[in-house]
Amino acid sequence: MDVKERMLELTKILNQANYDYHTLDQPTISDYDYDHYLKELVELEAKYPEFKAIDSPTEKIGGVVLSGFEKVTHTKPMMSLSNVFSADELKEFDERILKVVSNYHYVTELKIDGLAVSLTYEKGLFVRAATRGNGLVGEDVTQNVMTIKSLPLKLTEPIDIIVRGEIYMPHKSFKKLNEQRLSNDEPLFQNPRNAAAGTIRQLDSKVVAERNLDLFTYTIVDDKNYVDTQKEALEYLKKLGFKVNPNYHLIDDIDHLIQQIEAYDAFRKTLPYDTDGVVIKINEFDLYERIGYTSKFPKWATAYKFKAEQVETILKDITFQIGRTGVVTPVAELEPVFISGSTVARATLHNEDYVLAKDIRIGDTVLVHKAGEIIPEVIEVVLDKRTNQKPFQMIESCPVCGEPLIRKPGEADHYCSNPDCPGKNINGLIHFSSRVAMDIDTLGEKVVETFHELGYLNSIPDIYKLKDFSDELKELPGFGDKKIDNLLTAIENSKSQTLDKLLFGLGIKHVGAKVAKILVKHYPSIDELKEATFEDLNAIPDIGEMIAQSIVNYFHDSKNLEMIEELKRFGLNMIFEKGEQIEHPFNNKTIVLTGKLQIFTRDQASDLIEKLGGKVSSSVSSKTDFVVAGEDAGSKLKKANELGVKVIDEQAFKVMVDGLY
Ligand code: 1X8
Repeated sequence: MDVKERMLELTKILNQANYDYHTLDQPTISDYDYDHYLKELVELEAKYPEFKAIDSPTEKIGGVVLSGFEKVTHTKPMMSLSNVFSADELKEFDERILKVVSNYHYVTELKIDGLAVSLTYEKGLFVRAATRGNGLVGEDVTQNVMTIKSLPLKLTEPIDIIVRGEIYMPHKSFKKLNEQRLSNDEPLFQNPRNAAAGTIRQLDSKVVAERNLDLFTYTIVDDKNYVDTQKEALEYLKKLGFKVNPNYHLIDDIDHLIQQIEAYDAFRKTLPYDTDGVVIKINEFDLYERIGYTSKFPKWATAYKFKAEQVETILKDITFQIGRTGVVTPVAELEPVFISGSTVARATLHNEDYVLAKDIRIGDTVLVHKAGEIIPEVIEVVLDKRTNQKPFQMIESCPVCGEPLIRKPGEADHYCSNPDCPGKNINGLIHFSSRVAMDIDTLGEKVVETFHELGYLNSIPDIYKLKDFSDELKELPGFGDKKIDNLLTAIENSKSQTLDKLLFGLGIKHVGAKVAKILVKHYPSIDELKEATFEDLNAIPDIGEMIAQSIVNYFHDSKNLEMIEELKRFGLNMIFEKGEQIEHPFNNKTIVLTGKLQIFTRDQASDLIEKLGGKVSSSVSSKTDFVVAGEDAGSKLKKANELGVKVIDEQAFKVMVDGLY
């Protein structure tokens, strides 16, 4: 078989596997085989870009970086739906329809809690995705939507069609994303809808690809050209290769409609994604014009909105939890209640201000829900049921070590003032050894807790003293020779981690993974960084006052300095070698600059690329990984487009290198 045929075959296998897995939910090949085929295809496409299929599954990996989103005017406005909140309102909706037409059916579909998109196909090929925007004009998010695994890049028929649907983030992806953000010290997303909306506006489609969004389609624009009813529309969408939510029903009359809605409300709690209601549409398209429209929405459809599940329970106590940066958070200890699929016994109260603003008191009856069906939260106090509870008072000393708590002006959080607080140390130790920091993967949460309880681990330097106790550790139940030897090897290896990982691992407040990378570029050794002044640090682009102050404070604390010296004696790497690479999309990539650059000079841009591990080349070929196109770019840009080489504009280039030079 020649290369071209093999590439075609791989494209077919992978597209079919994607469809089976992501659209039908019925995997047909193993992850292992899938990864192998994909790797083979990626490599072949790099060598023979001229044979890359227009619907290649490698599009789903992402990689295009934009500087912003173009506006798109919808050919037909994206309307919203009227809402009803009760069976009575639903009956009124039905009566209004009965006044105009008599012989009709309803189709009910789950209302997916995500963000609406419009998808355009020409001759069966995906060409554009646009957000709803204000209904008339949205944003072009084609590159990002392209990474959604269940989106067909090629339909089963070569037709021109516009379809609409809802992009959402499944609970599993949401949970994974927030866990990652937690370990990176980044703010968490409140719910899956916000996370989906934030993700679809990412400039780097690779980030989007990693977050595993999904999509249900439900509407064909100009549907009458294709089918006669909504039920047929859904079936036709499936036939074309789209993912359609299977939970739709054809309903004869209002009584069955109300029954069906009640059934949905119980059923939806078992689903792995959020829904916020049921969409009810007249099935027969030929009735639509007669029933008509208001200026905002069709009169032949409505959305029945579910009440978010809110449950009353007793707040038995308010306890306090300490995080690795020393933040002390109040936590509601609840009489356990069953909400949206699981039992809830604790809920975050965020901080002092949150509790005081809602006047939450121990002993109160409170209303609890799950934000985004996931995170338990106290919404409000049921004041009618209050007896004589005492107002909440924030504690003044650390619940673990007893040292004073500090609240800085302008901040909502309380911090433990003791740098050696064991409460924060244990979390700090877990963070230090985590994959994203020093990557001592055998030293996870459970092991740290066990060693801490037994007195082996109280501080970061203790990790490097564990080898002195290897015989004792090997005797511990559940450990043994092999496990401890592996652990000690992993600890030994961590000594040569790059400086940015170490800085991140130290848990300096506000120094996340990216800030750590920026810092090592400016201060290639910890000794230089510890001498940096607030002004020096604040002068670095992307390092604000808050970060600068926090770094200065950290290195002004003699306990921290002693700890660093101790780590140095253990042989930890504290130098960022000149020419040492930080992880960056330009690592080992070939980049061509073309057109007039406005922000950088050619030399500056070339210098930056080289510093970030890339190679600058003057001509575009299939080996080129990126083309940076300035104004009036000509033949090189044209060639890049012909070869399918990734093109970024100067603004996007700036975003990619910002802070890292
Ligand atoms: C919004 C939604 C619709 C459907 C599902 N989820 C949504 N969020 C559906 O029709 N199945 S329709 C719709 C709208 O028209 N605004």
